[in-house]
Amino acid sequence: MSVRVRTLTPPGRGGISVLEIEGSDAEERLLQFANRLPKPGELAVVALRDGGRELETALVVCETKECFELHLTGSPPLVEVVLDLLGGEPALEPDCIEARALLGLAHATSEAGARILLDQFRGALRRSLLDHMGDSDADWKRFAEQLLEAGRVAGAALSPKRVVLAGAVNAGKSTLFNLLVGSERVIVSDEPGTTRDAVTAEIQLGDWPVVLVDTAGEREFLEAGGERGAAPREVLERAGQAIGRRLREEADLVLWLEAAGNREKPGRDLERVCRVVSRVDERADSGEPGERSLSCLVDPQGARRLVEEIFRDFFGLPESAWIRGAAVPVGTALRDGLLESLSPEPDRALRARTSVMNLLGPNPATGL
Ligand SMILES: Nc1nc2c(ncn2[C@@H]2O[C@H](COP(=O)(O)OP(=O)(O)O)[C@@H](O)[C@H]2O)c(=O)[nH]1
Ligand SMILES: [Mg+2]
Repeated sequence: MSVRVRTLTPPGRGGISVLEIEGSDAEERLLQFANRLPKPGELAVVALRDGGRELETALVVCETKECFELHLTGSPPLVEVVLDLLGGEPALEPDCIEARALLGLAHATSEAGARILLDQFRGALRRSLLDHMGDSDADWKRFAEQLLEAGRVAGAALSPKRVVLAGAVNAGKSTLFNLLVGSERVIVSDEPGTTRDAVTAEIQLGDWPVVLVDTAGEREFLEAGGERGAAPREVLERAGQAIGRRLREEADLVLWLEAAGNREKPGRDLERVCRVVSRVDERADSGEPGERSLSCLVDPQGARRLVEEIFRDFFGLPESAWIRGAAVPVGTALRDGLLESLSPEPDRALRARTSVMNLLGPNPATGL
Protein backbone atom coordinates (compact mmCIF):
# COMPACT_ATOMS: atom_id res chain seq x y z
CA MET A 1 0.00 0.00 0.00
CA SER A 2 1.46 3.32 -0.97
CA VAL A 3 0.60 6.29 1.19
CA ARG A 4 2.92 9.05 2.31
CA VAL A 5 2.02 11.65 4.92
CA ARG A 6 3.70 15.01 5.30
CA THR A 7 2.96 17.69 7.91
CA LEU A 8 3.03 20.97 6.03
CA THR A 9 2.59 23.29 9.01
CA PRO A 10 5.32 23.72 11.64
CA PRO A 11 4.94 21.54 14.75
CA GLY A 12 3.25 22.98 17.83
CA ARG A 13 0.03 24.76 18.65
CA GLY A 14 -1.47 26.73 15.87
CA GLY A 15 -4.78 27.79 14.42
CA ILE A 16 -4.58 25.01 11.91
CA SER A 17 -2.47 21.97 11.04
CA VAL A 18 -2.16 20.86 7.46
CA LEU A 19 -1.31 17.29 6.48
CA GLU A 20 -0.60 16.17 2.95
CA ILE A 21 -1.53 12.60 2.08
CA GLU A 22 -0.30 11.33 -1.22
CA GLY A 23 0.22 8.06 -3.01
CA SER A 24 -1.79 5.60 -5.08
CA ASP A 25 -3.78 4.50 -2.01
CA ALA A 26 -4.33 7.94 -0.50
CA GLU A 27 -8.03 8.04 -1.40
CA GLU A 28 -8.73 4.54 -0.12
CA ARG A 29 -6.93 5.22 3.15
CA LEU A 30 -8.84 8.45 3.74
CA LEU A 31 -12.18 6.77 3.04
CA GLN A 32 -11.55 4.57 6.09
CA PHE A 33 -12.05 7.70 8.21
CA ALA A 34 -14.20 9.96 6.03
CA ASN A 35 -17.61 9.11 4.58
CA ARG A 36 -17.01 11.31 1.56
CA LEU A 37 -14.17 13.13 -0.16
CA PRO A 38 -14.18 16.08 -2.56
CA LYS A 39 -13.43 15.65 -6.25
CA PRO A 40 -10.10 16.77 -7.73
CA GLY A 41 -9.81 20.54 -7.66
CA GLU A 42 -12.50 20.84 -4.99
CA LEU A 43 -12.67 20.99 -1.23
CA ALA A 44 -15.16 19.95 1.44
CA VAL A 45 -15.60 20.03 5.19
CA VAL A 46 -15.55 16.42 6.32
CA ALA A 47 -16.06 14.77 9.73
CA LEU A 48 -13.32 12.22 10.33
CA ARG A 49 -14.36 9.17 12.39
CA ASP A 50 -12.64 6.07 13.59
CA GLY A 51 -15.49 3.56 13.94
CA GLY A 52 -17.94 5.28 16.30
CA ARG A 53 -15.31 7.69 17.62
CA GLU A 54 -15.31 11.23 16.30
CA LEU A 55 -11.77 12.34 15.51
CA GLU A 56 -11.66 15.78 13.97
CA THR A 57 -13.43 18.01 11.53
CA ALA A 58 -11.22 18.62 8.56
CA LEU A 59 -11.29 20.80 5.52
CA VAL A 60 -10.22 18.33 2.86
CA VAL A 61 -8.65 19.62 -0.34
CA CYS A 62 -8.38 17.17 -3.21
CA GLU A 63 -5.56 18.13 -5.54
CA THR A 64 -5.66 14.86 -7.46
CA LYS A 65 -7.02 11.41 -6.60
CA GLU A 66 -3.55 10.69 -5.27
CA CYS A 67 -2.92 13.87 -3.34
CA PHE A 68 -5.08 15.34 -0.58
CA GLU A 69 -4.60 17.98 2.05
CA LEU A 70 -6.29 17.76 5.46
CA HIS A 71 -6.64 21.08 7.26
CA LEU A 72 -7.20 20.17 10.90
CA THR A 73 -7.93 22.35 13.92
CA GLY A 74 -4.35 22.67 15.09
CA SER A 75 -4.48 20.85 18.41
CA PRO A 76 -1.26 18.78 18.68
CA PRO A 77 -2.82 15.79 20.56
CA LEU A 78 -5.66 15.47 18.02
CA VAL A 79 -3.30 15.85 15.10
CA GLU A 80 -1.18 13.05 16.62
CA VAL A 81 -4.22 10.75 16.70
CA VAL A 82 -5.01 11.46 13.04
CA LEU A 83 -1.36 10.94 12.06
CA ASP A 84 -1.25 7.62 13.91
CA LEU A 85 -4.41 6.37 12.23
CA LEU A 86 -3.38 7.47 8.77
CA GLY A 87 -0.14 5.58 9.22
CA GLY A 88 1.81 5.65 6.03
CA GLU A 89 5.45 6.27 5.46
CA PRO A 90 7.08 9.61 6.05
CA ALA A 91 6.95 11.71 2.93
CA LEU A 92 9.91 11.55 0.61
CA GLU A 93 12.31 14.45 0.67
CA PRO A 94 11.17 16.97 -1.93
CA ASP A 95 12.72 16.03 -5.24
CA CYS A 96 12.96 19.41 -6.90
CA ILE A 97 14.25 22.84 -5.99
CA GLU A 98 10.76 24.39 -6.16
CA ALA A 99 9.37 21.90 -3.62
CA ARG A 100 12.35 22.45 -1.32
CA ALA A 101 11.79 26.20 -1.46
CA LEU A 102 8.10 25.72 -0.66
CA LEU A 103 8.91 23.58 2.34
CA GLY A 104 11.44 26.15 3.55
CA LEU A 105 8.78 28.87 3.46
CA ALA A 106 7.14 27.43 6.56
CA HIS A 107 10.33 28.14 8.50
CA ALA A 108 11.29 31.52 7.06
CA THR A 109 12.11 33.96 9.87
CA SER A 110 11.98 37.18 7.87
CA GLU A 111 9.85 38.67 5.14
CA ALA A 112 12.86 39.02 2.86
CA GLY A 113 13.75 35.36 3.46
CA ALA A 114 10.22 34.31 2.58
CA ARG A 115 10.25 36.39 -0.62
CA ILE A 116 13.58 34.86 -1.67
CA LEU A 117 12.14 31.37 -1.24
CA LEU A 118 8.94 32.30 -3.04
CA ASP A 119 10.98 33.43 -6.06
CA GLN A 120 12.79 30.08 -6.16
CA PHE A 121 9.46 28.29 -5.78
CA ARG A 122 8.34 30.22 -8.87
CA GLY A 123 11.36 28.99 -10.81
CA ALA A 124 13.94 31.81 -10.58
CA LEU A 125 16.90 29.54 -9.92
CA ARG A 126 15.81 26.93 -12.48
CA ARG A 127 15.45 29.55 -15.24
CA SER A 128 18.79 31.10 -14.45
CA LEU A 129 20.68 27.80 -14.34
CA LEU A 130 19.10 26.63 -17.58
CA ASP A 131 20.08 29.93 -19.24
CA HIS A 132 23.70 29.36 -18.25
CA MET A 133 23.88 25.64 -18.93
CA GLY A 134 25.94 26.11 -22.10
CA ASP A 135 28.24 28.82 -20.71
CA SER A 136 31.94 28.84 -21.47
CA ASP A 137 34.12 28.08 -18.45
CA ALA A 138 34.87 31.75 -17.90
CA ASP A 139 31.19 32.79 -18.11
CA TRP A 140 30.14 29.95 -15.84
CA LYS A 141 32.76 30.97 -13.30
CA ARG A 142 31.40 34.50 -13.17
CA PHE A 143 27.83 33.22 -12.94
CA ALA A 144 28.57 30.63 -10.23
CA GLU A 145 30.42 33.20 -8.15
CA GLN A 146 27.44 35.55 -8.39
CA LEU A 147 25.08 32.79 -7.33
CA LEU A 148 27.27 31.82 -4.40
CA GLU A 149 27.30 35.42 -3.22
CA ALA A 150 23.51 35.59 -3.57
CA GLY A 151 23.32 32.38 -1.51
CA ARG A 152 25.54 33.80 1.21
CA VAL A 153 23.44 36.96 1.47
CA ALA A 154 20.19 34.97 1.43
CA GLY A 155 21.59 32.79 4.21
CA ALA A 156 21.59 35.80 6.52
CA ALA A 157 17.95 36.50 5.64
CA LEU A 158 16.94 32.88 6.19
CA SER A 159 18.70 32.03 9.44
CA PRO A 160 19.16 34.72 12.06
CA LYS A 161 22.62 35.69 13.30
CA ARG A 162 23.21 35.81 17.05
CA VAL A 163 24.22 39.25 18.25
CA VAL A 164 25.31 39.45 21.89
CA LEU A 165 25.40 42.73 23.82
CA ALA A 166 28.32 42.78 26.21
CA GLY A 167 30.51 45.18 28.15
CA ALA A 168 30.96 46.59 31.62
CA VAL A 169 28.08 46.99 34.05
CA ASN A 170 26.05 50.11 33.35
CA ALA A 171 27.35 50.51 29.81
CA GLY A 172 23.72 50.72 28.67
CA LYS A 173 23.38 47.19 27.26
CA SER A 174 19.87 46.62 28.58
CA THR A 175 18.78 50.07 27.44
CA LEU A 176 20.00 49.27 23.91
CA PHE A 177 18.39 45.82 24.09
CA ASN A 178 14.99 47.34 24.95
CA LEU A 179 15.38 49.93 22.24
CA LEU A 180 16.12 47.32 19.56
CA VAL A 181 13.37 45.00 20.78
CA GLY A 182 10.93 47.89 20.86
CA SER A 183 9.61 47.30 24.36
CA GLU A 184 10.77 47.32 27.97
CA ARG A 185 11.79 43.68 28.06
CA VAL A 186 14.60 43.91 30.61
CA ILE A 187 15.17 46.02 33.67
CA VAL A 188 17.32 49.09 33.18
CA SER A 189 18.88 50.56 36.30
CA ASP A 190 21.94 52.45 37.44
CA GLU A 191 22.33 49.80 40.14
CA PRO A 192 25.33 47.76 38.80
CA GLY A 193 24.67 44.06 38.32
CA THR A 194 20.94 44.38 37.59
CA THR A 195 21.02 42.00 34.62
CA ARG A 196 22.00 38.47 35.61
CA ASP A 197 20.22 36.01 33.36
CA ALA A 198 20.83 36.35 29.68
CA VAL A 199 17.69 37.49 27.85
CA THR A 200 17.06 36.65 24.22
CA ALA A 201 14.71 38.20 21.67
CA GLU A 202 14.13 37.76 17.96
CA ILE A 203 14.30 41.09 16.19
CA GLN A 204 14.76 42.54 12.72
CA LEU A 205 17.61 44.88 11.91
CA GLY A 206 16.18 46.32 8.71
CA ASP A 207 15.74 43.31 6.42
CA TRP A 208 17.86 41.03 8.59
CA PRO A 209 16.54 38.70 11.28
CA VAL A 210 18.64 38.65 14.42
CA VAL A 211 18.61 36.80 17.71
CA LEU A 212 19.61 39.51 20.16
CA VAL A 213 21.04 38.56 23.55
CA ASP A 214 21.45 40.82 26.58
CA THR A 215 23.99 39.60 29.13
CA ALA A 216 25.21 40.45 32.60
CA GLY A 217 27.89 43.14 32.65
CA GLU A 218 31.53 42.59 33.53
CA ARG A 219 33.09 43.94 36.71
CA GLU A 220 35.67 42.83 39.24
CA PHE A 221 34.72 41.51 42.68
CA LEU A 222 36.58 40.84 45.87
CA GLU A 223 37.91 37.33 45.41
CA ALA A 224 35.56 34.71 46.85
CA GLY A 225 36.91 33.49 50.20
CA GLY A 226 38.57 36.88 50.63
CA GLU A 227 38.12 39.04 53.63
CA ARG A 228 34.40 38.35 53.95
CA GLY A 229 33.83 35.81 51.15
CA ALA A 230 31.43 36.40 48.29
CA ALA A 231 28.05 37.85 49.18
CA PRO A 232 25.08 35.87 47.81
CA ARG A 233 24.25 38.52 45.22
CA GLU A 234 27.85 38.42 43.98
CA VAL A 235 27.58 34.69 43.54
CA LEU A 236 24.47 35.17 41.45
CA GLU A 237 26.04 37.93 39.42
CA ARG A 238 29.14 35.85 38.77
CA ALA A 239 26.92 33.01 37.55
CA GLY A 240 25.27 35.47 35.16
CA GLN A 241 28.67 36.63 33.94
CA ALA A 242 29.76 33.04 33.28
CA ILE A 243 26.64 32.55 31.13
CA GLY A 244 27.48 35.81 29.39
CA ARG A 245 31.02 34.64 28.58
CA ARG A 246 29.72 31.42 27.07
CA LEU A 247 27.16 33.30 25.00
CA ARG A 248 29.85 35.64 23.71
CA GLU A 249 31.85 32.66 22.52
CA GLU A 250 28.83 31.35 20.61
CA ALA A 251 27.94 34.72 19.13
CA ASP A 252 28.19 35.59 15.45
CA LEU A 253 28.84 39.16 16.55
CA VAL A 254 29.51 40.72 19.94
CA LEU A 255 28.67 44.38 20.39
CA TRP A 256 30.98 45.49 23.18
CA LEU A 257 29.58 48.65 24.76
CA GLU A 258 31.85 51.06 26.57
CA ALA A 259 30.19 53.98 28.38
CA ALA A 260 31.79 57.23 27.23
CA GLY A 261 32.68 58.21 30.78
CA ASN A 262 34.02 54.80 31.80
CA ARG A 263 36.20 53.22 29.15
CA GLU A 264 38.95 51.73 31.24
CA LYS A 265 37.73 48.19 30.79
CA PRO A 266 38.28 46.98 27.26
CA GLY A 267 36.72 43.72 26.11
CA ARG A 268 39.22 40.89 26.36
CA ASP A 269 39.28 37.39 24.91
CA LEU A 270 37.00 38.27 22.08
CA GLU A 271 36.78 37.55 18.43
CA ARG A 272 33.94 38.71 16.25
CA VAL A 273 33.64 41.83 18.33
CA CYS A 274 32.75 45.39 17.47
CA ARG A 275 33.31 48.14 20.03
CA VAL A 276 30.73 50.84 20.46
CA VAL A 277 30.99 53.87 22.72
CA SER A 278 27.68 54.30 24.53
CA ARG A 279 26.05 57.05 26.61
CA VAL A 280 27.89 59.68 24.55
CA ASP A 281 25.51 62.40 25.71
CA GLU A 282 27.37 62.29 29.03
CA ARG A 283 30.67 63.53 27.68
CA ALA A 284 31.78 66.93 26.53
CA ASP A 285 34.34 66.03 23.82
CA SER A 286 33.42 64.62 20.42
CA GLY A 287 35.36 61.38 20.78
CA GLU A 288 38.02 59.81 18.61
CA PRO A 289 37.73 60.11 14.84
CA GLY A 290 36.05 57.10 13.27
CA GLU A 291 34.75 55.71 16.54
CA ARG A 292 31.26 54.27 16.58
CA SER A 293 29.18 55.87 19.24
CA LEU A 294 25.57 56.13 20.29
CA SER A 295 23.23 57.48 22.91
CA CYS A 296 20.07 55.48 23.41
CA LEU A 297 18.54 58.19 25.55
CA VAL A 298 19.19 61.25 23.40
CA ASP A 299 19.13 59.75 19.89
CA PRO A 300 17.36 56.38 19.89
CA GLN A 301 16.78 56.44 16.10
CA GLY A 302 20.48 57.11 15.50
CA ALA A 303 21.41 54.27 17.88
CA ARG A 304 19.19 51.88 15.96
CA ARG A 305 20.61 53.01 12.62
CA LEU A 306 24.16 52.59 13.89
CA VAL A 307 23.56 49.02 15.06
CA GLU A 308 22.00 48.15 11.67
CA GLU A 309 24.98 49.68 9.91
CA ILE A 310 27.50 47.82 12.10
CA PHE A 311 25.63 44.57 11.49
CA ARG A 312 25.60 44.97 7.70
CA ASP A 313 29.24 46.10 7.57
CA PHE A 314 30.41 43.24 9.74
CA PHE A 315 28.71 40.56 7.66
CA GLY A 316 29.17 42.35 4.34
CA LEU A 317 25.45 42.60 3.65
CA PRO A 318 23.58 45.01 1.39
CA GLU A 319 20.71 47.16 2.59
CA SER A 320 18.07 44.99 0.93
CA ALA A 321 18.10 41.26 1.37
CA TRP A 322 15.69 40.59 -1.46
CA ILE A 323 16.06 41.41 -5.15
CA ARG A 324 12.79 40.66 -6.87
CA GLY A 325 12.99 37.55 -9.03
CA ALA A 326 16.72 36.96 -8.47
CA ALA A 327 18.07 33.42 -8.61
CA VAL A 328 19.32 32.20 -5.24
CA PRO A 329 20.78 28.75 -4.54
CA VAL A 330 18.99 27.48 -1.45
CA GLY A 331 20.34 24.50 0.45
CA THR A 332 23.89 23.43 1.17
CA ALA A 333 24.03 20.75 -1.53
CA LEU A 334 23.50 23.32 -4.27
CA ARG A 335 26.01 25.72 -2.78
CA ASP A 336 28.59 22.94 -2.36
CA GLY A 337 28.03 21.91 -5.98
CA LEU A 338 28.49 25.47 -7.20
CA LEU A 339 31.69 25.83 -5.20
CA GLU A 340 33.01 22.57 -6.59
CA SER A 341 32.15 23.73 -10.13
CA LEU A 342 34.81 26.43 -9.66
CA SER A 343 37.48 23.77 -9.21
CA PRO A 344 40.62 24.33 -11.33
CA GLU A 345 40.48 20.64 -12.34
CA PRO A 346 38.36 20.64 -15.51
CA ASP A 347 36.88 17.14 -14.98
CA ARG A 348 35.88 17.85 -11.45
CA ALA A 349 34.39 21.22 -12.39
CA LEU A 350 32.36 19.67 -15.19
CA ARG A 351 31.04 16.87 -12.98
CA ALA A 352 30.00 19.45 -10.40
CA ARG A 353 28.19 21.51 -13.03
CA THR A 354 26.21 18.43 -14.01
CA SER A 355 25.42 17.64 -10.39
CA VAL A 356 24.14 21.19 -9.84
CA MET A 357 21.78 20.73 -12.79
CA ASN A 358 20.65 17.39 -11.39
CA LEU A 359 19.94 18.95 -8.03
CA LEU A 360 17.24 21.06 -9.68
CA GLY A 361 15.19 17.88 -10.00
CA PRO A 362 12.24 17.52 -12.38
CA ASN A 363 10.46 20.71 -13.42
CA PRO A 364 7.14 20.66 -11.51
CA ALA A 365 5.42 22.40 -14.43
CA THR A 366 6.34 19.70 -16.96
CA GLY A 367 7.46 16.76 -14.82
CA LEU A 368 10.69 16.64 -16.89
N1 LIG B 1 22.77 59.49 29.87
C1 LIG B 1 22.55 58.26 29.41
N2 LIG B 1 22.26 57.26 30.26
C2 LIG B 1 22.05 56.03 29.77
C3 LIG B 1 22.12 55.74 28.37
N3 LIG B 1 21.88 54.43 28.19
C4 LIG B 1 21.65 53.92 29.42
N4 LIG B 1 21.76 54.87 30.39
C5 LIG B 1 21.60 54.71 31.83
O1 LIG B 1 22.65 53.93 32.32
C6 LIG B 1 22.21 53.13 33.40
C7 LIG B 1 22.55 51.65 33.13
O2 LIG B 1 21.82 51.23 32.00
P1 LIG B 1 21.59 49.70 31.67
O3 LIG B 1 20.96 49.64 30.33
O4 LIG B 1 20.87 49.03 32.79
O5 LIG B 1 23.09 49.20 31.62
P2 LIG B 1 23.67 47.70 31.58
O6 LIG B 1 24.15 47.42 32.96
O7 LIG B 1 24.81 47.76 30.62
O8 LIG B 1 22.57 46.81 31.13
C8 LIG B 1 20.71 53.37 33.53
O9 LIG B 1 20.49 54.30 34.54
C9 LIG B 1 20.34 53.95 32.19
O10 LIG B 1 19.21 54.80 32.24
C10 LIG B 1 22.41 56.84 27.47
O11 LIG B 1 22.48 56.71 26.25
N5 LIG B 1 22.63 58.06 28.05
MG1 LIG C 1 21.75 45.17 31.99
